[in-house]
Amino acid sequence: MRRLFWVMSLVILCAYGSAQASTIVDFEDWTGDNTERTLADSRGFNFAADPGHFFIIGNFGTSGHRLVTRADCSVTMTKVGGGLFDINSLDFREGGSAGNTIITLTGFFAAGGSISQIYTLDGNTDTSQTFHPLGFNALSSAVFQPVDAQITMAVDNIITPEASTMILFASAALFLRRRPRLT
Ligand SMILES: [Ca+2]
Ligand SMILES: [Ca+2]
Repeated sequence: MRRLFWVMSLVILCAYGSAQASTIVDFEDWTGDNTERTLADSRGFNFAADPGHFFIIGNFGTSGHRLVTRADCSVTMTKVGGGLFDINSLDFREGGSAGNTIITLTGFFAAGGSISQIYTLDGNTDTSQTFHPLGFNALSSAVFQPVDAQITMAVDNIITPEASTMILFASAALFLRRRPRLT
């Protein structure tokens, strides 16, 4: 019974840690203006356009900021100061241009190689869609790019779990393994 208590406590702790240890890159911490640019940062991540330009738009002082590209734009996301990251979830939205918005997300692994997935949006420029990429783990960078270079896109709410989550899980596993039997 006590073992069950400990296991349940650790499960709750891990769930809490997992919820707490994810960064949501939502651009709501953006303090710059809404002019066209090639570099921006939010929540500890850098965004660089190459080629092209993007905007961080929104109602300043309220919520709703997001990164919106111009045509002919590819955006690379990296961690400020370097380091690896995962992408568990993100919101894509049409950037406002005509045509079907199809976006390629490519993750580059530190050890070499990459992973790509393609997302087709619903055509409604007023709504975002949430996608959950699979296998986008331990990335050194990620690139967002419309398949048709003339199409624009918007990205927001990129959920990236932090390393501390994994440390917490590892600590919990170690604790269970080393804990002396109580009965
Ligand atoms: Ca936002
Ligand atoms: Ca939409």
